[in-house]
Amino acid sequence: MAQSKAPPFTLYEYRPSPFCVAIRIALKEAQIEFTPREVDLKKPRTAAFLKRSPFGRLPALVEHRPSGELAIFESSAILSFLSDRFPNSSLGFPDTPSRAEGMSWLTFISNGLAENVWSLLNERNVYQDEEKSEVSERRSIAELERQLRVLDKHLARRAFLSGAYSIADTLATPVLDLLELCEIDLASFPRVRSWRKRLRERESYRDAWPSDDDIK
Ligand SMILES: N[C@@H](CCC(=O)N[C@@H](CS)C(=O)NCC(=O)O)C(=O)O
Repeated sequence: MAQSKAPPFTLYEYRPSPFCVAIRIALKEAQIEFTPREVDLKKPRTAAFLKRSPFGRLPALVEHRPSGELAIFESSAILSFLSDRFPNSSLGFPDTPSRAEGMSWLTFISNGLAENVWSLLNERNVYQDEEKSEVSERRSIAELERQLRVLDKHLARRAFLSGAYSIADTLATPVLDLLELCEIDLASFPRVRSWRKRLRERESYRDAWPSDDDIK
């Protein structure tokens, strides 16, 4: 009987993490088979895992190559790798200028929007009273409004961040979902709201987040 081959990729993940959601969306966009490996955040990371993700964070993607393992950590680096590796999928860029534009937006989503939304979410939903800081929450909201204003203007002439769908939109998808958890109303940013709708309508978004039953 023919032996079924293991998929060439392993995704180390913590399923409820928005950064892991983004990588699962990307893998679905490019129809890439992978083996999921859930990492228990409550347990110390193993030496083997730290070799793949030196800071012990999720996601980490491993490609099993004939020459050995290639491990990539940080969601934006994983997305950039997948875009290069699967140039003919919706993740690939057609030319250098599109790549440059897409990478600019990906970097902004990763270092700007995601960082800011993450700190607001911590202030509102995660921190205990004694850890909360009104100043930091106000700063995050002011910065978020500035970011959303710029995005709304930018999206006036584009369906996606760099024209066609790209890895910048992939990372933005779960980050925009976090805005809902932070109770940020997008009524004043109608183009951002329609962009989020377009992202949610993609086939790759279906089942992107784990259900409550999946979370142990
Ligand atoms: N900048 C990183 C953030 C990854 C991240 O913060 N992952 C969280 C899960 S949401 C994690 O691994 N936390 C455990 C830890 O920091 O030890 C990325 O984009 O991949």
